[in-house]
Amino acid sequence: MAGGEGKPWVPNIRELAKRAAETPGITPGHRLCAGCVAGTLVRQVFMAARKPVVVVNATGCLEVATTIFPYTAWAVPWAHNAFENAAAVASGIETARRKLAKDGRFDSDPDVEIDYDVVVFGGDGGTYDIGLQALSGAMERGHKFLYVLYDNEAYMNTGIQRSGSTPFGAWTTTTPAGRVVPGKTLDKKPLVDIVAAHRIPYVATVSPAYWNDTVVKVRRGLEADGPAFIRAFATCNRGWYSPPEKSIEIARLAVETCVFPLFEVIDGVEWRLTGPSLAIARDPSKKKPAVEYLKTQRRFAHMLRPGSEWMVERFQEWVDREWELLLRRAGF
Ligand SMILES: Cc1ncc(C[n+]2csc(CCOP(=O)(O)OP(=O)(O)O)c2C)c(N)n1
Ligand code: SF4
Ligand SMILES: [Mg+2]
Repeated sequence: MAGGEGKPWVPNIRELAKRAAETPGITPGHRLCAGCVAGTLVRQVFMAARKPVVVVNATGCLEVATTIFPYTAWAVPWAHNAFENAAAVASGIETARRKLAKDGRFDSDPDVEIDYDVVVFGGDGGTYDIGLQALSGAMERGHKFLYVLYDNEAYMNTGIQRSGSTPFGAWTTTTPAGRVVPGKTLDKKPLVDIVAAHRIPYVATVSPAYWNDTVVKVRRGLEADGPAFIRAFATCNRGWYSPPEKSIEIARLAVETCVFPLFEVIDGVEWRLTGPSLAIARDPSKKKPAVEYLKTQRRFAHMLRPGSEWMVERFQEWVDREWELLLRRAGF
């Protein structure tokens, strides 16, 4: 239960602002693009944390843009690691925490007096594709850490290559939209289903546009009795060709169109819709057409040209199919 006192935590904006000022996680001066939602997400994660946090960062935009040698924007213990093994590194740090706790050293040793949480930040390339094996192993072994996937739907840091997360139709440098190929021709990998199938205590999706939903879920993830996984919507104005000032608007529209529904999964079996997604489930007339989301990003511009109507229809079909499946799982 978020809050740990047996009753749900209702975040208070003043309390969160105070936390953000005291433990921001990352400081100003990093080099994430203007409008990059990855930075916003880190701030929201730290607003929810109650213990000190050790961060494990998979290689990707968030890592590269915050640690340009000889500087760092991180104001907390932070471990750089390779692209493919973030969850393995977090497993080691979490195992050390358990050993310290078992030996009573958080209470008795003046050098090790503070208990801590472990949070991984990984991109979609590092999670859907290259780090999936390490993540699966850590979940199977039951390591207690929170894995936060910031999902910007391509390998952005190395030049916008497609990943297993890139949605159907999207232009990337390895799925260029032209006369021969209409952008990515495959659907997104259902990673949250794969993670939930490990029956770990807590899985959720969050959008930074809904900060209150996000902080509650982050706290639930941190206080879960085992591995927790959060997939976060991460607008990338550089890779999506969207205006930086619209990042949060796009993150909201993704939820309103059911392109990115908000939900949580307890122990891999209990699926619950949250916030605006729950409202849409109760009143389907609130669901906006996916084309409204597509219009906000130039990576989908070719899908909106005459003759490409089938692409918008196919995208909408995918959204509807996934949404219907989620509704059934959540008991609607
Ligand atoms: C094994 C390995 N392959 C390739 C790379 C090069 N590389 C570093 S970051 C990156 C892309 C990361 O994509 P993602 O995880 O989606 O994060 P993003 O940059 O989009 O934030 C790649 C291919 C690497 N560091 N290690
Ligand atoms: S390329 Fe995208 S993910 Fe990377 S820093 Fe810029 S906006 Fe953020
Ligand atoms: Mg990415």
